[in-house]
Amino acid sequence: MATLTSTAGIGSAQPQTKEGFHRGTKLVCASTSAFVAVAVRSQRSKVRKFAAARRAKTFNIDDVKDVCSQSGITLARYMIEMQKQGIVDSELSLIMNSIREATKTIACLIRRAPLQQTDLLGLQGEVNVQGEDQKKLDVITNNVLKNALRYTGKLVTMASEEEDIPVSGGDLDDEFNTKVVGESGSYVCVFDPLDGSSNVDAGVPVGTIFGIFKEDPGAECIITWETEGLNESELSCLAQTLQPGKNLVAAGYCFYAASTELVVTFGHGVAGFTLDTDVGDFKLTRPNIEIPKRGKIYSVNQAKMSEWDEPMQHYISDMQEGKGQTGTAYALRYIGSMVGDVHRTLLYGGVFAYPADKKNKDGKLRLLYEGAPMSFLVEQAGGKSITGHSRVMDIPPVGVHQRVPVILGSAEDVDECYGYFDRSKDPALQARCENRLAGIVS
Ligand code: AHM
Ligand code: MG
Repeated sequence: MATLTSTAGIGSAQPQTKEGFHRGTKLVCASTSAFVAVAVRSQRSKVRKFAAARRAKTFNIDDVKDVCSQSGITLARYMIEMQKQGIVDSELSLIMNSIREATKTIACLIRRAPLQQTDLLGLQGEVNVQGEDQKKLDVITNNVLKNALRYTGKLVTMASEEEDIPVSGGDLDDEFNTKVVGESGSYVCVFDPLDGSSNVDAGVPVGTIFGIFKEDPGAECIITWETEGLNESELSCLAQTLQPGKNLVAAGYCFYAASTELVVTFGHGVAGFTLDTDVGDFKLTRPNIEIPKRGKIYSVNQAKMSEWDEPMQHYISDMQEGKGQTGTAYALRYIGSMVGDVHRTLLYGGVFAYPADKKNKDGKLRLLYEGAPMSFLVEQAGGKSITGHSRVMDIPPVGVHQRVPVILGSAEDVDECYGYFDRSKDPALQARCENRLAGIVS
């Protein structure tokens, strides 16, 4: 059986560079075919070696002394304990506080939306940079999160699904014209404020996804688009933002469903919190989420099956018919909100996928603020996340809104799926995976 193995750990990014390229803004823009060839060769040996990052010591609930039987462990208390254990610093704690408050506001807005339809439901009338119609709630929730984060003063930049380019200091002056981003910050936050928003008017669960990187002053990255018309400071923000998933120091999502669930990792396992609406605080309800090694569910938009790459078609059809390694026919569950589908996959096991198809060679999901943070969570819970041939966390983004195929879930299920790609000798498919790893987007 083909399995995925990796020596790559968190913070071990090796950005691609080329001598002689413009470094004034810490950027390495564009690429020549010679460079591409070298980059592809140097990545070739790594392509087959990927998988769950080593999991560091998990947060131990027994280390938390003096738990109040009435209040339990709130997210704020959890962050204090994480700080005491040296897992996070005070800046990251502050950023998490802001995310916590923003998600509580977003949960409230979503609950109220059917009662305030004119203000909160329907289209905003704008199209975002990816050509998608923005919902009113896309815009509102983006502002909620952006404003919550800006006043931490701990971010150098942030990037959102709803912003064309990373938000730089100039955009984030407060009412006294003080720059609130870029002054003393050393973190970078990427987020999708309302993932699955096409579902929101019908009351179908949606979510917020976020990832946090540490600023890398020596950051160099390949940028193949989005540079036109950007000034020096914006280019610098872009360079900071384009870090591979394996550089993430924290990631999480908030799932707005029957209950509001905040699931987070700081690279030491995965913890789940539930919003206690009576007191308005998140309480630790799942101290150490571990994804089952195997599941019995596949979660994918099967309507697109005839458009997928052949290995994916064969894999899903075998799962459906019980012709896979377990001999069991899997059930299909698909909400169409990634946060919900990944949340269920984390708890029940199985596989969630948004694969490439004939029209969309990189699938639909965005690498930076959807694919990478979710992959970090899944790997930290003991699962795996691949594009087909390669590990999602290894891909160096070349654009903020770059898309990536994602197949994630239980380790043995993802290994099994990887086997189909591994046995496929389709050179075009393999080249696509290798190009992504080398920072070349088709
Ligand atoms: P969005 O970020 O524009 O909301 O799109 C992402 C969502 C994911 O939550 C979900 O997995 C996917 O789109 C569903 O797409 P489809 O309707 O093509 O199945
Ligand atoms: Mg989204």
